[in-house]
Amino acid sequence: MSEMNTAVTPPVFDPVEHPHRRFNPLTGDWVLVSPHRAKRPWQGQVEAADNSVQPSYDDTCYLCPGNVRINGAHNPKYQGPFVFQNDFAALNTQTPDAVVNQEDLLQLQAEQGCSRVICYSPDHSKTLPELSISDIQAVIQCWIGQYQELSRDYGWVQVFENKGAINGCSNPHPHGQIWASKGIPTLPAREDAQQAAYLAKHGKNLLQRYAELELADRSRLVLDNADWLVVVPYWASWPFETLLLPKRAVQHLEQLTEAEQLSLAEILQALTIRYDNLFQCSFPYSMGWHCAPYAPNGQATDPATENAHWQLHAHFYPPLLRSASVKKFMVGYEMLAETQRDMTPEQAAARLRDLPATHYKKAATGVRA
Ligand code: H2U
Ligand code: ZN
Repeated sequence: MSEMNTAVTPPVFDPVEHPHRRFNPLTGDWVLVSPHRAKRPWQGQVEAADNSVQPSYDDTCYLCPGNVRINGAHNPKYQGPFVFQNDFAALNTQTPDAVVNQEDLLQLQAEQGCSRVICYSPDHSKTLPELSISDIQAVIQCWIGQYQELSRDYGWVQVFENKGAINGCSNPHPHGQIWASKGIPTLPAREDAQQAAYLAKHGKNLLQRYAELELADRSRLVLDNADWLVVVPYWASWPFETLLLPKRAVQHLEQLTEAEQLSLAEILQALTIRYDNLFQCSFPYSMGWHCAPYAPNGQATDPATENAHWQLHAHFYPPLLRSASVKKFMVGYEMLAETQRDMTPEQAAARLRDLPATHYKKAATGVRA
């Protein structure tokens, strides 16, 4: 047979079939997408699904109202969100200044800051998706108060939540953390530089323009309402990673109107309900806010000019991959080359979008959300 007879048409690139890399403009990193790998069999580690039923009050919980914490401090009988200084704080206000730099190889900077814990609710049994809208609004107002207070002394305030034992969370009581530091940590510093460079090059705010593209395309859109949208970002690393963005230019949570705080509570509840419904478990994740940096030492900044490049956003990074018990491991190629994902962000968004809006526990008892 001659070679001419065996000629085949070259395949046309299909992002659902063919490996490709996608660019994360917030970090400057690339992600390898290998969609065909989602079909591979799994014989590795299986985690226990978090379907534990928690009581409303647990007398052994360090975070429940009225209980004694690990270091002997008493929690008040709090009724709404409650913030306390972390008893094992990673950052300390009293740290003396120090800088070491030996030939640009051995570098050290002393860091001053503080670490706090925020209990979302006195109810031990209710994580974010099970809290009422007004309870979530109270959490948002608490976050805003913390930013107002801590931005007087610190350049960066990181509000975050680790949810689920699989994700390193030590206690099922609904809670998050707030760490504030004088300096800007590595990841927000990178986002700051990337957003500033984008504005300088394109004359547009990076995430505002990105939100416009996603609202027009809609294939990665999970949810939206009057003020907010949630997407599985084009460059998502984690299988069901999402990005929560405002629809108008906002740099800080403190700038949100009351109506925007309400619509934020609604979209946070709607997103976390879908997450719980995905594998019918209390869905683990790490989430956190990226608000614009503050000028260190309380100097006033004008967000409209100094932070025009920055858009407020929240990241949700859930570790689960294909079920309540199989998580994505960021190992091997991810540690040594670059992050790799199996299903495409569009496939993940479609799965989240198509889930019921009612929490599975309420659906099982016939109660509407
Ligand atoms: P996780 O969200 O990662 O589980 O962290 C809970 C924090 O609560 C953790 O940083 C603090 C731990 O130091 N904590 C206290 O400050 N006091 C306690 O009595 C228990 C836990
Ligand atoms: Zn508790």
